[in-house]
Amino acid sequence: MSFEANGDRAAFQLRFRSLVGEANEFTCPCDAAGHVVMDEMSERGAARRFMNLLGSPNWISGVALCSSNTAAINRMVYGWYPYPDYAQTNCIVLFGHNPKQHSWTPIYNAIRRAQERGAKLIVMDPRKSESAERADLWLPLKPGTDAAMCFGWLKVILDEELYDKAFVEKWTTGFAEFRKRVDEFPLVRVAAITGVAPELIAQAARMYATTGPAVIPWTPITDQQRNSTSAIRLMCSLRALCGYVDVPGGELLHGFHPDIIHESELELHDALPEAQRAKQLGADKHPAFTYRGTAALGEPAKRVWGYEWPNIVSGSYMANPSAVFRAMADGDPYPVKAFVTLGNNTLMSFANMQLIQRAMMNQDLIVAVEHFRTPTAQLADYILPGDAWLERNCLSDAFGWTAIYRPSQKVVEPPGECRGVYHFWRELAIRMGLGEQFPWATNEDVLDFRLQRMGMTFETFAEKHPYHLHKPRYRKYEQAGFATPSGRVELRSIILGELGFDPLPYWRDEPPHDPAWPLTMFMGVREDEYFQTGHRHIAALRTRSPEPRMFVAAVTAAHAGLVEGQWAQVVTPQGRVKLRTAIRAEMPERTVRVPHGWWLPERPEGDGTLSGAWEYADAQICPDDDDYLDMEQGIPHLKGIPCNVRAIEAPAHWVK
Ligand SMILES: Nc1nc2c(c(=O)[nH]1)N[C@H]1C(S)=C(S)[C@@H](COP(=O)(O)OP(=O)(O)OC[C@H]3O[C@@H](n4cnc5c(=O)[nH]c(N)nc54)[C@H](O)[C@@H]3O)O[C@H]1N2
Ligand SMILES: Nc1nc2c(c(=O)[nH]1)N[C@H]1C(S)=C(S)[C@@H](COP(=O)(O)OP(=O)(O)OC[C@H]3O[C@@H](n4cnc5c(=O)[nH]c(N)nc54)[C@H](O)[C@@H]3O)O[C@H]1N2
Ligand SMILES: [Mo]
Repeated sequence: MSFEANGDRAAFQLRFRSLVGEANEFTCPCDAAGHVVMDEMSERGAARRFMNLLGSPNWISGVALCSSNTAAINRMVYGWYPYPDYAQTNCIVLFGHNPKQHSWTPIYNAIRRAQERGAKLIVMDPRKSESAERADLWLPLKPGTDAAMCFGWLKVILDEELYDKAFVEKWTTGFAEFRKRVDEFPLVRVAAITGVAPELIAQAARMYATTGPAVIPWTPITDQQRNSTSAIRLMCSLRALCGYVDVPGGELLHGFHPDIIHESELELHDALPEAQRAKQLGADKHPAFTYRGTAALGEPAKRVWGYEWPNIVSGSYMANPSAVFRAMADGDPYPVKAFVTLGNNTLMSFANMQLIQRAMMNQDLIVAVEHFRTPTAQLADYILPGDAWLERNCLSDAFGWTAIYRPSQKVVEPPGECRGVYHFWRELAIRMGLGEQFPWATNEDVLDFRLQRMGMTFETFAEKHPYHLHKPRYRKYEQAGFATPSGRVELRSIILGELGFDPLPYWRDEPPHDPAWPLTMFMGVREDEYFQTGHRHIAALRTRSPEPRMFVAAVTAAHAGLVEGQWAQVVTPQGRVKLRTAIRAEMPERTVRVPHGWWLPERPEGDGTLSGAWEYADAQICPDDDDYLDMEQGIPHLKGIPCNVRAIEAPAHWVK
């Protein structure tokens, strides 16, 4: 085995091309430019601004599967996406989410501190995770059954009258119907779906309702399920029914920082003509986070938060990724011809990788703004070198989620021709005749503009404030109501009802069991060494985690005739990947865990595997047909996909 031994971008021999030299060659048909951003860099405003001015509604992002979809659904229930008050809470509930020392570190620290103060921890996880080990209660539910689990909790809380009646009466709508729906879930039914004993479910529900104020932090797990929308709405309902919304120790609806111009405001959603908005791909079938799905929230947002287009965690007003890939591949309902991917390893970061490659191959133009020649970048016509987070100034507000701002200062100049995100969009805008709308010459000018109400430049702000927030105000809804059409917490969603969906949360069963697929696979558990699809070129990290592994219980391995370290194939109705067998006591039986994001940067390009992506990347075994998409959002189910495993010869790459 050998691979490039350093993390230097130069080692990857990017075909550096300066944007200025190439931009004149770009063409982006107005209603047909697809564009992907997973924006870690607080400059998403520029991207959305460019797209809106250009006239394209087809912006998509990896956050469709990670928190921005949660944010969009939370807005439907109570008008903002709440943030936990870890410092004062008495009980923390983790639906899968497993913050560790090297993954989600600040939240890990916050939870540890809360536990030291005596706060309770409840963890729902099919696997005995690190968090489960430290929990007061661990509920080992079956993958993908979180929504049913929430129904079980609600059943106990309503039956035993553990909810906040005064709040429910004054501040919710649809309670009677909601309650009827919950009554369809006696604990025996919930136990049958989730595999967790009724007594344990009841114990956890009681602990949540009576040890409050409690918090249910965001989890990506329910961002990636067939019942995602219902699961998220049910978590919102739990918070509301127990009276934990916008109270100390509960979950706070931050709204905007009053003195800092938020990024949503730079996005100019108003500039996108209605006719173009109407062309947003996927909005007909899966509208939840699209312009269509969020339209009814505009007026309430203005009433409560003072601005019509809050874009919490960047993903509101976004097209449906699967629909965009289908249009790119097949020209249906209209052709998409140009694709800009920036800070997103598109090919490997959604489901149905087969479709994504077909989609990319059918483009007239692909531009990747990257650090590395990722499998996605390898398919691009142009690769532009992006700068990195230590090479730019940034103002972070948790992607528009909180009203807490933190500066992050540039510590080194970007090497060579690497340029920032704002620079990219501005230069492109200038060449497309949209320059007037990008009056700030540099990213620093944008930051200064955003801070002008505070009477500070970015530089002075960064010197004075490691973070900046105003004193939190609680129960703000008592003044202006909630930012929903009814002004209340919508247990029964007026918006989803009008979009043609069940206005109440529901449980949608798995497709009937097919004996060809005796096992269940779930995607994920982040590897400490890597971030998503990145970093596998760094030798020190690769030595610790050299190859992709699948994790199974000893009985599952024995049944498939596999031993520790043996190479195997995980096969699903969508495709197959190669992984090395790792036997783990914490894995439940008949369950297979596949890690996300494997490819082999050391592999020479041009051998037909896109540097191993076509052998090892999980996205090729995740389907995105209707059975495996959440209905309201159209995002794929990564937690509980039918599969099988079998032994294979070690792939040539690994034979020394
Ligand atoms: N199949 C499948 N799909 C998934 C998931 C899964 O588990 N399985 N997980 C989902 C989740 S939780 C998430 S968050 C998303 C993440 O999806 P992505 O956003 O695609 O995340 P990464 O794989 O980290 O890819 C980011 C790319 O950006 C580049 N990059 C990093 N920093 C910068 C920068 O400053 N500038 C530029 N120009 N480029 C930069 C990196 O080199 C990397 O190639 O994927 C989601 N999609
Ligand atoms: N080092 C490192 N840190 C990272 C990342 C990384 O790649 N590397 N990625 C970052 C990103 S973008 C994200 S989104 C987070 C993700 O980090 P987490 O939110 O912790 O998510 P995972 O590690 O994928 O899985 C967490 C737990 O969910 C359990 N689980 C699996 N399926 C289900 C299910 O259906 N229901 C329930 N209740 N539990 C289930 C798994 O067994 C696992 O223990 O980590 C972030 N931090
Ligand atoms: Mo994520």
